[in-house]
Amino acid sequence: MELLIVGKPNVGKTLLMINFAAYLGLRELHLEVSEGDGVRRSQRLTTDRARRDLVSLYAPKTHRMQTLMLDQGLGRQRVPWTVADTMGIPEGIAEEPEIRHQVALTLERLLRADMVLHVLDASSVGLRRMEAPGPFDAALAELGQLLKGYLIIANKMDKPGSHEGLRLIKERYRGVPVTPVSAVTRRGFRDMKNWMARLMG
Ligand SMILES: Nc1nc2c(ncn2[C@@H]2O[C@H](COP(=O)(O)OP(=O)(O)O)[C@@H](O)[C@H]2O)c(=O)[nH]1
Ligand SMILES: [Mg+2]
Repeated sequence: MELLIVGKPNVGKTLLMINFAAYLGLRELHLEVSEGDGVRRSQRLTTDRARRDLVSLYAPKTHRMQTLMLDQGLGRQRVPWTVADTMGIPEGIAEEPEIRHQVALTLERLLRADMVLHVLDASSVGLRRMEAPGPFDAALAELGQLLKGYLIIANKMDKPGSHEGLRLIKERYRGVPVTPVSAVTRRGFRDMKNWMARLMG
């Protein structure tokens, strides 16, 4: 089973992956990092180290896909599964061919994933910021309707303005399931886990 985490840069995808892994009880993360040209590097690091090295305070840090390998599934079947943290996709078509290539790879993988979390920054709705939900998110939500397991995560619910943001997100993406989460306080993690366990059967 594969879970894919998608969304714009800086919405909190990487922190969500790391803190959710910690919530599941993992102390060490086993990550497979795609280096381009199909080369994959295997990396083991503690959750503390991962937070320090992979979560970006300023500019988005994730340019490559990093996949977390998990031995035990959440459903009754307990099959191994993976969580892929993807490159943030910015609004508009990128000039750099490498970024366009990464975007294409992400969308292609999205169509094959068993579960997709589309992360939005609920605290930046309506603001002129890179991470504010925009046309790209609307397009992604439309695509998401074609998938079996698709959930919008309204992240950063610990921040000011996020409650109004959540209301606007629910209004804007009517008919799409939305779960409010804070990757920092772990609010909503239980709902996320239950959603995954249901899909894993
Ligand atoms: N307050 C708050 N900050 C968050 C939350 N999730 C992520 N962040 C911060 O948002 C920034 C971008 O996070 P990151 O995981 O690198 O985003 P990514 O580019 O989507 O992978 C970092 O400074 C995080 O600490 C959250 O739920 N609440
Ligand atoms: Mg990231």
